[in-house]
Amino acid sequence: AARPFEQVPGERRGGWLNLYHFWQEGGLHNVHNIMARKFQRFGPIYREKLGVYESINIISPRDAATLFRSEGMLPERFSVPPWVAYRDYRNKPYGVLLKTGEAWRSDRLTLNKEVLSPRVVEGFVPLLSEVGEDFVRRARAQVQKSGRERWTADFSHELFRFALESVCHVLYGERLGLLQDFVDPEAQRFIDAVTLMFHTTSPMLYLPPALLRGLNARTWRDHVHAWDAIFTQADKCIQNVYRDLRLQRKGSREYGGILSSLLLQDKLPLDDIKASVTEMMAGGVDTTSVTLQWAMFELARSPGTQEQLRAEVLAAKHEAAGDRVKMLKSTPLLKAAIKETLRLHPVAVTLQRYTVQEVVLQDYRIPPKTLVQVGLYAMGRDPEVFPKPEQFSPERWLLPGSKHFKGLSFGFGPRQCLGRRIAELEMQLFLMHILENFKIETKRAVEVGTKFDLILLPDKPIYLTLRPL
Ligand code: HEM
Ligand code: 2DC
Repeated sequence: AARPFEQVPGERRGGWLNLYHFWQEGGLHNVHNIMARKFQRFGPIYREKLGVYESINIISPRDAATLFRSEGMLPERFSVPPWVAYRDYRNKPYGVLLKTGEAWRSDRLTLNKEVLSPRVVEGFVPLLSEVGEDFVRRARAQVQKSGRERWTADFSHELFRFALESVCHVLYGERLGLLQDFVDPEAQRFIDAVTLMFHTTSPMLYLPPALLRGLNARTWRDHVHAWDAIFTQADKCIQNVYRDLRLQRKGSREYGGILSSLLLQDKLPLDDIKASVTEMMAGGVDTTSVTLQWAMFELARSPGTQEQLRAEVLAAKHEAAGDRVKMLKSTPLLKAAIKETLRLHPVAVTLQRYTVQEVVLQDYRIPPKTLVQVGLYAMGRDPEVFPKPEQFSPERWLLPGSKHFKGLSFGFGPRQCLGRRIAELEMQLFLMHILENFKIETKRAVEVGTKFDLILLPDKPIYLTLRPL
């Protein structure tokens, strides 16, 4: 028989003492490294208590498979306390990100049809490709301006704008014009608000929502302001689309974006649509832009791989006569390169689920209602799971039988990332356009580490050079 829960290895200290040590050791921005070290110390399963939250942590794909296969119809992840606290404080409805139970499921099923289903997803391709083309145009103009036949910069701000422009195009069917020299200050404020919202979440991550709301600390106030700015700006965009639809300004035959489809369908109450669309708008900025920054960095450091990808893209372009939907069907290495980027640089440090029944992980019996975390960052760098983990090698994803519960960057199952298909297409099309037009270069010597700011980010600016082919 399997071993009892109480025997799972880990520190036996109290939760508050643990949280104190965690703070002291600079754990705030270092969650990913601390986890990786704990797996080394305790083995492939350990328990941990931070503040009031106790969790079991696992690293192996087999255990992840066991966890996700038993998650049931209404999977729940760790509900980020300050996000819940903000909505309760301002009396805002939850979107799919924070909803649970049947309420989550019915919203999610309606949203899936408009955001994830293969039927609509193909329609996103021209919208996202157009934004990619505009990025190339802007980059060419910057090359001209430099007078040096190249553009060298920290691209993070450019990519934030690219990412916001991209999600908004599919959500609202409209362009914001963020890839021009003049950037709407309101859009820039939205971008800054999302970054601030993530940044102020991490120090409050392990405190219970009730405690947070009573707190008048600086971090909580900044957090509230950040969410206020996010909701205000999203509301403006949503109102515009709503008004245009009522005035029938849009031709009823052309695709008007995700929001207008949801409004026309009339299956969800307006407040629920607004809540989830706001979450998608906010969720669509830092996630894809940071991943693209890492992807370009890795490709710059592996010129051979970059050449292989370029050859694949150019061949696909030739064969498909420029049809982007067709091209996406014959660029497996490009897709693998994005998977590989997310292996080394996942957005989410862990995936989490509350167990609904007893499961056996590493021969320990884990009771129902336990928070179990899959250490995604640690798994991506574990040599047992990925041989030579430090090597960026997209081909590893093309080996048969190599993927079993390893490509988990967007989560798994019915609760996986709602924006997954948007994110994947946006990133694939962006890299396609860049590879068709530029060589990506960087100073080879520069090492860039990772910092936890709720999502994982580069710990210093990444300077890249785009050189026209
Ligand atoms: C949830 C990753 C981009 C919206 C998640 C989760 C992960 C994730 C790991 C949790 C999944 C789970 O628990 O199984 C990523 C990555 C992205 C990305 C790696 C890009 C590189 C986006 C974009 C959007 C978005 C572009 C919006 C269009 C959401 C939402 C949820 C979610 C709304 C919550 C879904 C639910 O609870 O039903 N994402 N994401 N994400 N993501 Fe993303
Ligand atoms: C953060 O311990 C660390 O995709 C915590 O687009 C566990 C945890 C729970 C939920 C995760 C979060 C971590 C990282 C950021 C994620 C989030 C679920 C969705 C969110 C992964 C790993 C993200 C970035 C969404 C955000 C949408 C939001 C801006 C409205």
